[in-house]
Amino acid sequence: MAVLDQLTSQQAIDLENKYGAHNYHPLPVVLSRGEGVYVWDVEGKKYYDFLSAYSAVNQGHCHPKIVGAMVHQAQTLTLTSRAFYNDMLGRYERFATELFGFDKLLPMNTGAEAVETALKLSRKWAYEVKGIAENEAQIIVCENNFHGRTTTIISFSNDPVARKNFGPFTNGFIKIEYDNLQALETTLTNNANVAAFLVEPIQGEAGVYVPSEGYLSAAKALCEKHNVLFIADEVQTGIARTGQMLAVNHENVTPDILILGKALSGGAYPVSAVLANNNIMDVIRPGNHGSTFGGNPVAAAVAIAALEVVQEENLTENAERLGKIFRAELAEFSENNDLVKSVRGKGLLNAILINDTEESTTAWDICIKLRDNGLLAKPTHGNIIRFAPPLVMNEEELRDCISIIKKTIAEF
Ligand code: IF1
Repeated sequence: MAVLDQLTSQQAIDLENKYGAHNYHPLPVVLSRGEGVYVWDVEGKKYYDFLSAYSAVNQGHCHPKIVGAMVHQAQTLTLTSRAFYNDMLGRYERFATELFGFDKLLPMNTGAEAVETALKLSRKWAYEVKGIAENEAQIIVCENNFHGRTTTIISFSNDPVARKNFGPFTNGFIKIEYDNLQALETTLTNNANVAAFLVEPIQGEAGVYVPSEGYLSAAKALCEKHNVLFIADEVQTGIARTGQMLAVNHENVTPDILILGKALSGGAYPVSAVLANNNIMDVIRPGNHGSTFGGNPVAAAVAIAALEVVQEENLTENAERLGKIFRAELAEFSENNDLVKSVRGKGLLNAILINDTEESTTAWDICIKLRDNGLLAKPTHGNIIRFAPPLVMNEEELRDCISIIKKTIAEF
């Protein structure tokens, strides 16, 4: 078989099984093309994408403006490293800092790298500005967090599958219950060495867990009172996904450090970023941090285009409006269906809880049937199905999807 021969789905799956590390358990569908809210498998079957690459493809697959910017820049200049300046990075930094309301941006590539950057930044700030004794800084994180896969990040995960046999781990993290202000206040009061509080505005991996109204703004106020940096990980919730440009905007919170990734590039290219004001970002000096690819001209051009698409196509408003329809329809459906316990989420980041155990295969089986019926979604934690379509969906398409979901679940 020649390397680029046309494959059947089964051949593609067999190749990955034989030659690829088994670090994933994908739904059996092999995609070869995408456009807007649709993807096609290698046999030509068309699907609605209800995962959006975990909220990276908010602007829709292969958005012509984003792809156009990428192709143009790829033909012009791809990489200089940060040893030299390039003529795109500054333009992107100005555009993004003005849009999100921060003084400065530090460019990286993946979400995990940006989280690492925020952790390093907050520790250095704690030693050099707050005045914590060297190596004593603590960072508060939440139980059931998901912030990525690096050794330091899994050090404060409590997912045994993500952690087991990857130790020894990084010290300096205190874990508290999510959505628990009392726990945050107690920890802040009892510990003078806290540099930062790292939090997801909605816990994605935990199963789209939306905290109580007012949690984020009250947590931010507590951090301010104790001179502790509030770090928002908006890698998954940011860029219009929840019906606001950032999920913290729902509570008018401005984080001290903002982490972005995924849809910052519309899923076209790995682009992540950390934003902060000068009083924090200025502790980073030449040699302290960096990356060969971070801030490359293709990433800069792609990110500008991806953010412009969000603005030009009013994706925040669309996510807010369609999300309300989606939750209302599925909430009504769940009242008359024993299999769907509840629906929750914000904007177009939603999940349904399947009335079965985490060990059951029901949610997986539903996702297989959804696939057969032309809609792709993935279960999380065994009994939760996440629904996160591209934000460029229109109401007619959404209603079509809702009827596919209802029809599929009703068959069980
Ligand atoms: C995988 C979940 C989503 C993230 C937040 C940082 C990162 C992520 C809040 C790291 C990444 C991913 C990665 C993906 C599955 C996924 C995920 F199911 F785990 F929770 F999106 F829903 N902060 N989330 O959600 O970003 O380094 O991956 O670019 O396959 O591990 P990354």
